[in-house]
Amino acid sequence: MTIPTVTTATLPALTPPSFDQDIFLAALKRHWQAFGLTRAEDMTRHQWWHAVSAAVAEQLPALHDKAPVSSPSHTIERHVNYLSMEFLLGRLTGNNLINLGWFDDVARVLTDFEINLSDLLEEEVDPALGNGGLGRLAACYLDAMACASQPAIGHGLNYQYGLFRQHFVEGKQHEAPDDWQRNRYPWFRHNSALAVNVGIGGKLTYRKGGVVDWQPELKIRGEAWDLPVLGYRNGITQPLRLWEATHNHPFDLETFNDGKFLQAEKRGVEAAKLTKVLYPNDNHQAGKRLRLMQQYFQCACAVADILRRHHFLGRKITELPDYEVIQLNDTHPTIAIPEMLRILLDEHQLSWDDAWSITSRTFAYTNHTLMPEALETWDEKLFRKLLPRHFVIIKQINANFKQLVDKQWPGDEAVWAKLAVHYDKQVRMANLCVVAGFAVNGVAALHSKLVVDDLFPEYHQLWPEKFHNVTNGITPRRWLKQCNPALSALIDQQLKTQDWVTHLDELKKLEDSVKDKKFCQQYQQIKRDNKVKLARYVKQRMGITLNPDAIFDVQIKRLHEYKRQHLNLLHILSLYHQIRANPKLDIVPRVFLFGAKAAPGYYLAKNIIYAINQVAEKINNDPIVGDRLKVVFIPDYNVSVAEMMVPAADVSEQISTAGKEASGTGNMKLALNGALTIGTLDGANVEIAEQVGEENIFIFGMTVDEVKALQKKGYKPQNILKQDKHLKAILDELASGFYSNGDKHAFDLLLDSLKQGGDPYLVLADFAAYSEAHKKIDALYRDADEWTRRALLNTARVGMFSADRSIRDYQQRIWQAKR
Ligand code: 26W
Repeated sequence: MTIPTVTTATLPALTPPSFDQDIFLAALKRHWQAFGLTRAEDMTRHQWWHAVSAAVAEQLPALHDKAPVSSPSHTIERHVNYLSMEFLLGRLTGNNLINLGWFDDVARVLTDFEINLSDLLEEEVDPALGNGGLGRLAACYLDAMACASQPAIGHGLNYQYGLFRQHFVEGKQHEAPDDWQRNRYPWFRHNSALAVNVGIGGKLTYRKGGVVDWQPELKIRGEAWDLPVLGYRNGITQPLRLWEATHNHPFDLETFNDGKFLQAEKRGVEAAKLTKVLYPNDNHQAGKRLRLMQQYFQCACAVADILRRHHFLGRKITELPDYEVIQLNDTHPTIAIPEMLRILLDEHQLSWDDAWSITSRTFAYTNHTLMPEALETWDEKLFRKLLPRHFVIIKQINANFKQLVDKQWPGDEAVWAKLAVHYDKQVRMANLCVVAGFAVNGVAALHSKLVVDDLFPEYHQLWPEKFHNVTNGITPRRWLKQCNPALSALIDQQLKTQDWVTHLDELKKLEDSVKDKKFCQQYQQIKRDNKVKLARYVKQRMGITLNPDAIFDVQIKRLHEYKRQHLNLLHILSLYHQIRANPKLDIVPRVFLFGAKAAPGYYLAKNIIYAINQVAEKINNDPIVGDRLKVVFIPDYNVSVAEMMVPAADVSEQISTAGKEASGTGNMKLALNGALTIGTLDGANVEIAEQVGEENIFIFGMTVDEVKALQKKGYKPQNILKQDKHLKAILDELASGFYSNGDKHAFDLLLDSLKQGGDPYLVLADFAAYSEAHKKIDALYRDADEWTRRALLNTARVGMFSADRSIRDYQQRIWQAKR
């Protein structure tokens, strides 16, 4: 790891725009008039949301290309280009009003029309342009960069359909397209001057002097749609630039005149395919042609835009790494590397060495997963067909790199087989990132260690200084101030300042307040109010009545075997079993809440959802159970649903198999809002435990080393079932048709994976420890004051998980480190 060098750049003196009621009202009027109405009062609620958002959006400063700032000492703050296939933004209107500091003003103006601002905000459809953690992290980081005045732009894709909408039909997940109406989204600004052309396919011709000509077969137009990213009350607006695929000549009049009406529009339709949908896979790569086209399209647009701006600011191409850094959010935008080389070689006619020097000082890569099935590789044939020039460039990178490897490990084919960028007819994106980038980082301390020890040990041997850790963080603006206004107000009052919003460490000062009885009562009451609010939502949406005095036990995240929602399910089954065996069983009432989408082709994950829903149906309607157990799977989990569930949680389920969850960020959101974690020593849980103290978290289960040892020894789930009769009875009952109207095969996928399948994520092995930890939760919750004290200590001690701290780490260790 390198020693960080901090460059201190002077910041432009910007002031937050102040709210001007007359201008706002005039803008509002123009917008309702545009709906063809004569009175504001005639607007629907949705129109109100639209008009208010548009009226605010038009008052933001232009999203111009600001130059990075140089300090008198000539240290340059690099401009960050954050490349990500996903930005899971959540609703923007409320967030933007908060960051501007206009929320109360706008709310006040609207009361004159008898309109409640908070109600209006519910009208916004979430821009769900991401799958899960990686996409949400990108959104938190844009917020934190704007907040820290770190000059930055996000580059992504403007998907017409975001992550699918989920609903349940008889307990099973069904998917519907998420047409979020991007064409009518009031926060977008179309920046037509920035359009670029992107070529795909075609062939190469080699001219004299080594010059290569690429004649692409397809030409696609990339159009830039900017969303504003607002700093917290600092006057800064930076763009999130989302590229849409279109065609320069979408309509062929000659073909039309020939009577081939449909074919006349073919080119436009073909091009638009590229940004139609977000691939719904999370931690699983499908190797699909259209996905590769999406990746290249995004990278080509981003690289062209970065270079356009660089030239526009009057800088030399050789200075690129001094001014720009390109941060790759996992390997999905890796093709930006050969794309940069292609432009430097073919369009700037630089030598290989110069092009390589520029490129390899510009790119940095963040790894977000160790799951082997998520590590991207592309079939050589497909890659070459779509990107012939890039393929040649990758072969050159590979050949050069082989010389280095041969020198270090002479004649060792096994090492080369691991390290090669192109091998066995596959192009390997993670390897390309490590070889061509100047920095590689994991997203939590444990994960970064595993990146070095397990994934890339030889690379680490070659370039130890490339490897870093930057523990993930979340933005306190959305994940406390916005989602939990009552707690935020209480904290403001107690600390007599709002500094915590941008300096989350300030919450440490709340530690003294654990002795303040009145404060603790208020803290407790806010949690209860948040639970009542969530219960109301569940009642209205699902018809299930929840007791707000029960423990609200929450597991919200993508559905994946490694995250072990089925471990949670087994524990629920165990409680239910115990209640039926002993109807007087004394347990603290529990509500188990889930929120999760399964990738549409991930049948086992879907089977787990089905099992949870069927079990819920049975338990929720069994009079023996009464109020003691409720199981709720909230459909269509998204950022807005999370904003309601997080403040209402008492218990946060972070129960992945140790070594599998890179970091997790829901764990941070829930702890910040006063939930106690039940978790394994995995991802950022390790650091959360360090921060909050082991008495304030329920850690259970195998450690990474224990998992490795058990797997080496040979793990047999059957042995556990032989010893644990209770667990066996639970599984047998699941297979008996008891929960599935007599269908004995309803949960075959799930049960087979746990038994014959070898239980790859050690669910059965961790079951006993997990159940024990839950008993401790039950015991502690009976002492309400003690529970509140510990919850409060969680809030007070998780300041380091602010995205603001993460961004500072990126600046010091990677972006602005001495080069
Ligand atoms: C190519 C298919 C695919 C799609 C998405 C592979 C991998 C992904 C992501 C890397 C999965 C993901 O979201 N990872 C999560 O990233 C979060 C932010 O760093 C972490 O907190 C989570 O632990 C990690 O699972």
